[in-house]
Amino acid sequence: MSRLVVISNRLADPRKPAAGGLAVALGEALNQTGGLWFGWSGNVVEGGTPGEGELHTRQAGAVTLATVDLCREDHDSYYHGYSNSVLWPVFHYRLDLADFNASYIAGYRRVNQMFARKLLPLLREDDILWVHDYHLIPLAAELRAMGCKQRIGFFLHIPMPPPLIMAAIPQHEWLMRSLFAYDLVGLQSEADVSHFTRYVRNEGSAEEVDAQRLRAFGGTVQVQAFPIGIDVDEFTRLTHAPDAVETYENMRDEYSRRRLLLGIDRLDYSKGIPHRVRAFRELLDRYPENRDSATLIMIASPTRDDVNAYADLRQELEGLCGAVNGDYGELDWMPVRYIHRMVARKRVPGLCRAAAVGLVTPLRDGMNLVAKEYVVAQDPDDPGVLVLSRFAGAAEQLKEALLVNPYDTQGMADSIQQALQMPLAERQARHQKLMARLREHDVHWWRKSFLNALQTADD
Ligand code: GDG
Repeated sequence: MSRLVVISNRLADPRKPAAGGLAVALGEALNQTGGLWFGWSGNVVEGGTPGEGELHTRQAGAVTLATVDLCREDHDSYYHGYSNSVLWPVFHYRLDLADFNASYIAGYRRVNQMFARKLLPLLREDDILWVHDYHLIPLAAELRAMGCKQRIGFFLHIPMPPPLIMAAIPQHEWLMRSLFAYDLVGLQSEADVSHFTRYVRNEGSAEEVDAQRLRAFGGTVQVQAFPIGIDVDEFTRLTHAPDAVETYENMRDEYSRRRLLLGIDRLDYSKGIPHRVRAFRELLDRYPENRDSATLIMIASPTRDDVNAYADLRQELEGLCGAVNGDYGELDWMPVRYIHRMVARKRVPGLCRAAAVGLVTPLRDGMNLVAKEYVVAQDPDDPGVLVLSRFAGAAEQLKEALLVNPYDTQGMADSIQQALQMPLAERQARHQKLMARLREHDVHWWRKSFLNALQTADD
């Protein structure tokens, strides 16, 4: 069996359960092959030299973790700049929030080159490489230029935008051409694959070699959708563990007279959090029977606080929540509970189980794992209802959720009302179908199908 080498911007110690399902799933495959996980250490070195960073290696069981520091200038241009102020907003269709500062691209290239330079001497001839996400799009091209012949696969966790949105990035052709240095490109959904295919047909005069392979820009690449799943068994275990049970019981007692609606996200403008509050307000307005009852709990964990768009979002959200509470709240009922902090992972399933409605309403999302976690945490005998944005990658799979358009405030309020009123038999039937699909396409399926496709790509 080839040794697996995973490359991602950040690493997590796969032995720690707090690392979350993805790290654990990758860790499992890394463990089986005595693998290597490579990425940024998370350290920012003041006064360091651009394009240079110290390499650290340590063992985590059978897995070697190899990390590189970034100097301040590289961190600001590669991470904050090109990755999070150009690629993240554009790939989520938010051209209005993109900052096309011309200095960022040099840092992005420099760090990808440095990663390739540091990684190359650590590689063995029969390794198989799996690169993750938008921070590292050109990594394979850099590795190939240095003579790397191993199989390399890439998985994009965020959406692939339609060609005309992609074309707004000044370096769009270079980015897309770089993807042809991989043997396999994995995307979250069929919509993403169709955007990729249309782009390379229009801009790269791509030819179809077969159903999954495209030839363009002087190369050939296999492109497929691999919708990421969650570790259903692990999340089920977590749901029945003491911390989650305690959280569930506390919530049930505290809100015994109320109906809970829950949103859990990183505080990101792609997640449609203000739109959710507006729809909740509309619910209280249009369906007054929910007053003094429906309570929206929103956990919005801090992320990328030093990017301007995030500070604006925080302010907007605080204003919206304050207004709903001021206009509708009673002495003994606060309609919105907004928490701008991370809650412990072991408490998340208990919160999900206590909520009659799970609100997952991104404006655009590669997949959205919270939607899947909410479903798995439910009591099958009395499950809550998932209200899911049609713009989340997860909507391609989770058809039995109530699918909504987060821009349509009234429509979303109506769907929330439908969720609150849904008869038990219908809730059970929908939940059963959703669970079957989540089990079939869990994170282990995702990992195995990607790695199988990579092993056999181009044969
Ligand atoms: C990217 C793509 C794609 C959130 N708040 C807390 C918390 N979380 C956990 C959730 C879930 C994870 O973080 C978030 O996953 P998502 O999938 O929703 O979103 P992104 O972070 O944007 O991830 C996305 C994903 O990659 C995987 O490919 O699905 O589309 O954008 O697990 O539970 N966990 C804890 N406290 C919180 O406050 N402990």
